[in-house]
Amino acid sequence: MCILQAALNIALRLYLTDLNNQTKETHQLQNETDKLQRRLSEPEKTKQQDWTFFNTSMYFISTGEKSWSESRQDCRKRGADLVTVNSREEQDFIEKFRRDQRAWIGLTDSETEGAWKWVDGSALTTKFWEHEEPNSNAGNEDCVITGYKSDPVNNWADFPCNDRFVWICEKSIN
Ligand SMILES: [Ca+2]
Ligand SMILES: [Ca+2]
Ligand SMILES: [Ca+2]
Repeated sequence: MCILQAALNIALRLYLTDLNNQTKETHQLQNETDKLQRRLSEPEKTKQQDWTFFNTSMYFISTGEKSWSESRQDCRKRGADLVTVNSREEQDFIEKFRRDQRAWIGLTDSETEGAWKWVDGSALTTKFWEHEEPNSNAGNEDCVITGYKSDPVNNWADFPCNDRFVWICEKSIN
């Protein structure tokens, strides 16, 4: 009887120790998970802070200047693309957003001269060209900036794609 009780006691103690260790492990795992989650969400948060919401899109403006293709690459790395300006409302928003800088937009005629296309493949319908543009003035101007000259609305111009400007990315939030 005594032996049986002793054996039961030992078994029970072993079981409880095991349970205790398991609980400790669970706590440790939970702590690790919390730490990882915090580390993951921090860069996420700062990334979000770089974007400005307007209607159904979010917008990013660069601090440095790059060629049109490099600018586009940067936008794509951010899960976006160069901005497509589809309405007067969006042009007015971009006008404030660019803060007096000339900025690349996602419009090009590099495939076929004179056939302007947005980076999403759509054709150009709503246009905000500066009144003497596009003029292919340098002989080979296939990329477009907004903010050329002083008109607050009609201020797009074609420029050589290798010129360097700041750029604006757009990402749909739908
Ligand atoms: Ca757009
Ligand atoms: Ca051109
Ligand atoms: Ca031009």
